[in-house]
Amino acid sequence: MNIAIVCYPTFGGSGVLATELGKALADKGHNIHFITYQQPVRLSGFHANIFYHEVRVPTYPLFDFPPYETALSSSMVDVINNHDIQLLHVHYAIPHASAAYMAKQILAKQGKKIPVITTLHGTDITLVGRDKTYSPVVTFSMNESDALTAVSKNLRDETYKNFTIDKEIEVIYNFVDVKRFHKKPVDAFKKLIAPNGEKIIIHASNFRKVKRVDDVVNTFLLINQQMPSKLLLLGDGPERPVVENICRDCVSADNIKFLGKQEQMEDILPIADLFLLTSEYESFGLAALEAMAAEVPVVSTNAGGLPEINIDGYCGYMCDVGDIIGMSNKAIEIVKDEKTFLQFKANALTQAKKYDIKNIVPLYEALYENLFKIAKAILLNLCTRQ
Ligand code: GMT
Repeated sequence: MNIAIVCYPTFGGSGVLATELGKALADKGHNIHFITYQQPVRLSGFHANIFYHEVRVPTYPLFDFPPYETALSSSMVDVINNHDIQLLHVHYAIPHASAAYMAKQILAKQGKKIPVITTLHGTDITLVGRDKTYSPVVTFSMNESDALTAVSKNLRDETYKNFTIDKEIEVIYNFVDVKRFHKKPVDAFKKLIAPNGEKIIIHASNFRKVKRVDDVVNTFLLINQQMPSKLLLLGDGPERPVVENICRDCVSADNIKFLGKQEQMEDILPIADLFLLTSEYESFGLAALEAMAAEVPVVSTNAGGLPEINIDGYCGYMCDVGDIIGMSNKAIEIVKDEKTFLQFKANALTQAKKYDIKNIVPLYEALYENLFKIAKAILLNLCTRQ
């Protein structure tokens, strides 16, 4: 099939998932056209059947706010018309679902029926979309999508709770390419970070308030009082200066390193002994799943969809949001004894395999095929009636 994918090109989970989905579909022979304002971060290298279309938003002195959504709809129409696109899949509702609705209407006037799938990722529903500034448009465009998917049961339920949705939301969990993440740790790198065999704890996020990265640091400080350990903070975002200040002022400053945005997560995660995710909310927690695929146990909060991914007492532990004492105790419980640690590691990998790319991508393909068949039948019906 010829499929257009719209997403945020940044390090956020929705962009990562959309890009990995596009790459996996391309490997299976589909032609994938990404429409974004920048090349997606995980889209490096050459793929014979992947195409990237940049949305340009011309500036004009009148525009205090350049109309990105209008430019995006126009790009969608252009790509769909010129590349024989059969289906449009948008990731993150705002503003992609409403831009897709506009494109769909324009194409309908030209006699084309393009099915639109909207995948909800989290903050588009729980944080941003619920705000009354956006909610009428988000509700309308979700209902106008031909299919709606959510990345966890929790996100599906939150969507039903907070919006008036008149269609089924299918849960298609996020996925990870276990083969890619399950690597042997690079010993030289591990030695560089932890020269005396200290435990390595990793956190990765976009450093937004919802991630409570200060809780990561404070949990680590409690762990560090009890066992030699190092904390690696991956990613970047608005809260980083605040977190850096906390770290500079603490006694263990030398044991905390900020590595910034990293594209090669699969090379870094395997050196970790533990992954910490202290978020106020996560619809899914893709970063935690990638850690599990690298055989790393996870200590997280029990917020949102995390209990669907991180199984308490099996591949990690969960505590209430803000319970840094609980999280530090659970972290120590996992790593302090070799037998327990190895068991949690093995379980993390087993758990990640349930969400392996090869189990999840066919679910999207089945959805595409179904929608495409329906669209074809509608067009055929229209033609025979004329
Ligand atoms: O976590 C973020 O702020 C980024 C955001 C995004 O849309 O890029 O992540 C959301 O989507 C990810 C992929 O589906 C999920 O794994 C994250 O849990 C979700 N984040 C939140 O719900 C806060």
